[in-house]
Amino acid sequence: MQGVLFDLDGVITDTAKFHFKAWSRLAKEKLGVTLPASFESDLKGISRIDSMNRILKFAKMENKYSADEVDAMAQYKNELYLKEIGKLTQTDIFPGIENLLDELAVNKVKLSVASASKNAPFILEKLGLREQFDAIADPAKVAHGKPAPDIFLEAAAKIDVDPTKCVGIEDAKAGVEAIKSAGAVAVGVGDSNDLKEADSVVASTEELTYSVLEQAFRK
Ligand code: B16
Ligand code: MG
Repeated sequence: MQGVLFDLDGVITDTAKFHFKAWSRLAKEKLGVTLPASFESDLKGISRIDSMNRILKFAKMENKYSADEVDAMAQYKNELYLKEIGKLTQTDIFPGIENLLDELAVNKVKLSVASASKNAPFILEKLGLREQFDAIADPAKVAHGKPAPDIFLEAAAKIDVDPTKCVGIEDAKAGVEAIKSAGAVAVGVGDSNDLKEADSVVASTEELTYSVLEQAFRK
């Protein structure tokens, strides 16, 4: 294992609750609908514009607005979201992650972020983790979102490691699929029934250690 490709939301910290809060407010204010709680997990790993389109579909308004109007709504959601994530601090890092990053650095493993979020650099800055990573893939530069492999291929390319020499860590089904299509080894965090395609699954980030990743890689 020469590189580790990290999903951000749901692996390094929990931003899904902030995404959901911002989408819910947008849906209520602009579309007059209440989003069901299931949207919090359903939108994990889904790009901003694809999330917006899913919400419009739910509201049965997919043909009501122009592309510019849809973009403006997605931008408004992002403004609401930025206010929430502006409050993140080091205490919001998931348990075990700082220790894992230290262990990987000691073992000279390169670290890259493969998040669908355009806010990933800002979030890592707020968490005090920006310097721990060798690279952050830019989702604006990739053609297809998860479950397509693009963001993981870009994350591996940015650390100059072949994807087959990398382990990817994900909490979302679409993300695990993306890691596997990229040719990397997938470690899932969460419910093993939801993440069946992963090579190995741990219940929580606390269980993520260098040796767990190395074992998954050698399997
Ligand atoms: P942004 P991940 C994803 O992050 C989130 O899970 C998803 O809910 C969000 O819509 C997407 O990032 C885009 O985020 O609006 O900040 O660009 O799980 O791939 O780290
Ligand atoms: Mg995620």
